[in-house]
Amino acid sequence: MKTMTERVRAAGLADIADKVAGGVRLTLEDGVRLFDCPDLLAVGHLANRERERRHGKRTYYNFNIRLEATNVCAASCLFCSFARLKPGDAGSYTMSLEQVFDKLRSRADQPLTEVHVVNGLHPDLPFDYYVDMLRGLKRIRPGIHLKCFTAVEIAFFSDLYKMSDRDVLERLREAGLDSLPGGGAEIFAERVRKKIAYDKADADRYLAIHRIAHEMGMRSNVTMLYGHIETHAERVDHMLRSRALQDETGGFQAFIPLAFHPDNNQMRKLPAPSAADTLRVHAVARLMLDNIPHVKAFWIATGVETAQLALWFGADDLDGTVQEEKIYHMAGARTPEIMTTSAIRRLIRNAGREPVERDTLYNVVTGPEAPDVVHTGTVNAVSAS
Ligand code: V47
Repeated sequence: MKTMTERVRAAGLADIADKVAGGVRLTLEDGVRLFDCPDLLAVGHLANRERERRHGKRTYYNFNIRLEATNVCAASCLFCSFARLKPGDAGSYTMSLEQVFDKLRSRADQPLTEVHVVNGLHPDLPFDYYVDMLRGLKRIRPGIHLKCFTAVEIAFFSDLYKMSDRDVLERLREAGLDSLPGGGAEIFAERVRKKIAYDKADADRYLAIHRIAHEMGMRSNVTMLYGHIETHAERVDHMLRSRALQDETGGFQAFIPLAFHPDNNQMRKLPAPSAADTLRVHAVARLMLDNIPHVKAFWIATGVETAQLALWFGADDLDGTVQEEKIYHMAGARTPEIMTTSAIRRLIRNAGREPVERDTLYNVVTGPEAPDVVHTGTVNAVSAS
């Protein structure tokens, strides 16, 4: 039987293995070879070595809620099943601020550390809706971390309310914004973006807004929507553009591959990416992104079992309890919407890893030594195998 080193050599990856071991950066061509290599386990082995060198067995998760205050959206992204073009269109909704606040108030007994807000690009709401949302959420839970509004939303606010991107970010930060989520990145390559997300902020604007946020001292994440019409080279290009900004600022905390879900959107004829592809994307991300500390397997998007496997293919983070999620569930996700902290800890242990509850900035809240029966608040238990 071959050792893993022999297997990596037989897969034609010995030079890439040497580069990674020697701290030499991988190139676009290396990344494409990792995607094209038939031996998934050889690629996974290299990524796992890197994952364990950085994080050992530790696997992070957080106690958060997702809020999607409106699905009214002026953009027409082909992959989106969540958005409705106009207020009043069938299935559209916009919460009042009191409804938003009730989502947090109703979880007063949960030791949440993060609220993650993602919205559609609503053409008619005043800027104060967002400012007052942040203020109100902080008033209800002063210690909570507000990770809100993708760079695409920030760009939309700047254009709609006639402010610079920096002014928008400053006004929102004054109101309580702590960091930016990574949504809206899709695929940076112009060929793809022009087809699937042609009428929202382009790659340069997305990256420029993250650059400003980082310069202001805020942290953020970067995502990649994969498994639709992008090529392997375009995936690697996306990773390299993320890596280049990280060289400048150091502000990205996590890279988050997002598996395309085809139900109820204009790309519904495409198949969903396979679990093997999902494992490979996480693995290649871990190897290419030598300067981004965490690779997150978003369990809602990958499915719980594939997320467990991804913890052996480069991922060290699983996102959080989430609790209410519409973007993936409207696009056909069969994962639960809620995970209790004890269910997350159990699924991490059952995957052979050590659960560590973190806050948004990766400070440890509950280490692996804690018992897995931790606070579950009012969240109904979801079993995790
Ligand atoms: O920007 C939309 C994606 C994103 C579909 O920063 C779809 O911690 C697949 O960005 N199939 C929103 N994906 C979610 C997001 C996110 C998730 C978890 C953690 C973080 C973080 C950010 O969802 C969108 C878009 O790229 N998306 N529709 C779909 N049909």
